[in-house]
Amino acid sequence: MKNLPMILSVLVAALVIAGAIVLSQKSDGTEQVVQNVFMEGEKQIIEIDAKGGYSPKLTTAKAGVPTVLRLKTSGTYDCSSAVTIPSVGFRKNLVATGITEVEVPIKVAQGTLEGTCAMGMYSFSVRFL
Ligand SMILES: [Cu+2]
Repeated sequence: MKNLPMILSVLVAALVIAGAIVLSQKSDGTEQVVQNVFMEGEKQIIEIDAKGGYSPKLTTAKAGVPTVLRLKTSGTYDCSSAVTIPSVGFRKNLVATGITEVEVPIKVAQGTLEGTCAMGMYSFSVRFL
């Protein structure tokens, strides 16, 4: 039984490592909840990343609040930089890197707002509740 302390310490180390893995997975999980809606003064800001598609694809926001869609690009050279949002009459090629703001009037900030790339293969939607 000379090896018992060593075996115990190996076991303890294994438990600590397993615990760390479980904890790190948990924190990764919470990071996936994207906080992309917030107030800036009187306006509701919704941030959408455009690069190889749109992220997040589905956003839930408050209805009846003057809203600004903040489309963010970062080295975006794919077709998600060509955005169409029919309900606000928006159709534009975003700068490759930067921010493009789209005003969403109160009247439009209800129901579901849809945006797509010019060819319609990528899309995002905002549900106003
Ligand atoms: Cu496209």
